[in-house]
Amino acid sequence: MAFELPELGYAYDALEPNIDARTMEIHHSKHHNGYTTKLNGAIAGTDLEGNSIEEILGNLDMSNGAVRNNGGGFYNHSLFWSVMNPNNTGALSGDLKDAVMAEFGSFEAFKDAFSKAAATQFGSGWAWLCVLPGGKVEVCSTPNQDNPLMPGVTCGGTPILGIDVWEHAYYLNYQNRRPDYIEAFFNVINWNEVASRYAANK
Ligand code: MN3
Repeated sequence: MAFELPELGYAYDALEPNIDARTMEIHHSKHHNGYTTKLNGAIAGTDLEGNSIEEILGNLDMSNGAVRNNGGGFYNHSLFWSVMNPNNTGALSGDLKDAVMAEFGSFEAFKDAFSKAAATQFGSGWAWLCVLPGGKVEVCSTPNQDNPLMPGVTCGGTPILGIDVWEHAYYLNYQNRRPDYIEAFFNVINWNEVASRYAANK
């Protein structure tokens, strides 16, 4: 069963003015679609075919560039769309809020750490909030389409929130102003989704 490009669950223009419709359309229908197609091509006829994306990435041979880049791209964007939502984004609450407070002391301190990780990731990549077994959370970043599920990546655990800081994610609207894009991302985080990912993976 080949991987399929997931639906966004909202319209391309739904995140405006924080993320513009043209960027969303190109990002989803071209970039994410490309990763999905190339991932399917890379695993077709190999013993990876039929495995879940989590199994593929968790046991990845990091020298397999096609699966690393396209499998990472497939997974990362699928998570990214799901943790954004224009409506009912909720607020940090419950067990996830407790874990964030235990690690960072305040929401603002968490936001600063996450934003700094996103702003200082050199070149293309992602910043993450991850949950470790037992429920502790951490912030980290990875280059290119790597993610914390992959072996030997400096951050561990399961990503529950991620921001794409490749220029294709923001350049049309924000040009070189990556920090402004990061600030805008905080307006559209779907905290209900992040909380359910926390609960499912702690
Ligand atoms: Mn992208």
